[in-house]
Order: sequence, then structure tokens, then C-alpha cells
Amino acid sequence: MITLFRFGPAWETFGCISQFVLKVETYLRMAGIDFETKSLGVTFSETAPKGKLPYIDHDGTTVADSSIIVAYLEDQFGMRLDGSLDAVDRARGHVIQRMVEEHIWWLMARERWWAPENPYWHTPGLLQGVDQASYEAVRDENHRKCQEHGVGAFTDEEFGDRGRQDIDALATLLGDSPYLLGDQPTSVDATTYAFLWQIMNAPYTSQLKEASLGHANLVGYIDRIHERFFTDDPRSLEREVSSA
Ligand SMILES: N[C@@H](CCC(=O)N[C@@H](CS)C(=O)NCC(=O)O)C(=O)O
Repeated sequence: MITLFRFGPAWETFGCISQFVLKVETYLRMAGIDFETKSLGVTFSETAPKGKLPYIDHDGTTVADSSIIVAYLEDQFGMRLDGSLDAVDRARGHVIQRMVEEHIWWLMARERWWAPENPYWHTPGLLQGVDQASYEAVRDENHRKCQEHGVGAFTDEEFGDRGRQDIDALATLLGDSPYLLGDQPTSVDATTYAFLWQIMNAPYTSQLKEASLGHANLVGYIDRIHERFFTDDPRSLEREVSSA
């Protein structure tokens, strides 16, 4: 059995606030691999091998980092999603995945930590219960990380342009196709779905959300994947073996 370690359900409709956790969960669902979830909340750092979520346990083997997990699952269960891709599609998927994970992730981090709604404040299993000073320390540390990355330095207008460029590029690459690399879902769809679903369902002010919802093909893409893979136990509450 695969156990997927996550922060835990939050924001009413989210199984976990982590895009990378949802990426692995989407991969497991698309590949038809059974799994259970275990929510760790703020205690994750006590056990997470790389100090981040997600990580998995597979019959006693622990694997951390979403991409290393996907590679491990392909090794253990076969190339269920990407087996028939040619070299060009593999490269295209790689480039999309890197943009989403290494750039859109930072845009999302900035939106979440800057949002007037303070979405992380009182997030069950995450910062709920911490005092004001501790919350502000975590928030300030994340503002510092965003400044260091560079994404924290943009004006709102520059930030909006930058986000729209990425979202427009995804919409153009998807075009009229059901999935990013053709008629069937592949691992890049697991990544892109995870990020776009969380953007489109963000319970806070978000320029990325506005940009994404403006593309009918991206909305259709997210609905298509949700309908096909997430109608059964969408937040994995029935798969949960413990709560934070
Ligand atoms: N490269 C990692 C990134 C994972 C990651 O950044 N996880 C975030 C949540 S989205 C995390 O655990 N952050 C907690 C921390 O850095 O303290 C992956 O693909 O799994």
C-alpha cells in the first residue's frame, strides 16, 4: 500500500494546500494506483526526509519529493502514463512541468502570503492555533524568501503580467486538445492539474485565478480531469488513516 503524507484538508474544498501533494495524488489517481493518505499538519518536519511534503511510504520504503516519487512509481508499477510519449513530447512535458513547479509555484506563494484574506491564518492543521507573533514570523520569513527569489519585488501590475504570461502559454499549448500532450493524460497533466485546480479554487484574492478562469479551454481541462479522476472521494477523506 502507498501512504501519501500531506498537511491535511483545508479551505473547505482542498484535500491539502500543497500543490506538490495534489500532483502526486493526481498521478496516483490517473495511474490507477491505490493509496491512503496521512495528514501530518505542522508535525511534518519531524518525519519528512527532505523537510517538505509530499513524501510516501510504499510497504516500508520511504520516498520524498514529488518528481522522485513519480519516477519511483514508474519504476515500481510501470510507465502507466508516459510510456508511449516520444522524445519531443517528453521534452515538452518537462519544460511545462519546470515552468509550473519552479515559477508558478513562486507566484502562488507570493499571492498566498500577500493576500489580504491571510489564507494561511487559521488553516486547520497548518498555522491554526499559533499565536499572532509566531504567525507573523512565519509570514515574514516567507516574504523574505519571495524577495530573495525576486517574485516579491514586482509591483502588482508587473506581477499580474508575469502570471498572465504563464497562464496564457499553458492555454496556447493546450489548444483544443483534451490533455497537454494529446488524447490521454500524462504526468505533466498531473502537475498542471494540481496547480491550476488550486489556482482556480483559491479562496483568496488572486490575479492568477482571474487569468486562468479567463481561458475556457483551461477551465474545460480542469473540469475534465476533475470529472474523470476526482468524483470519487475528491478530498481523500475516506482514504485518510489519521488526522493531524
Ligand atoms: N521539490 C519538492 C517541493 C515540495 C514543497 O515545496 N513542498 C512545500 C509545500 S507546497 C513544503 O513542504 N513546504 C514546507 C516548508 O518548506 O517548510 C517536491 O516536488 O516535492
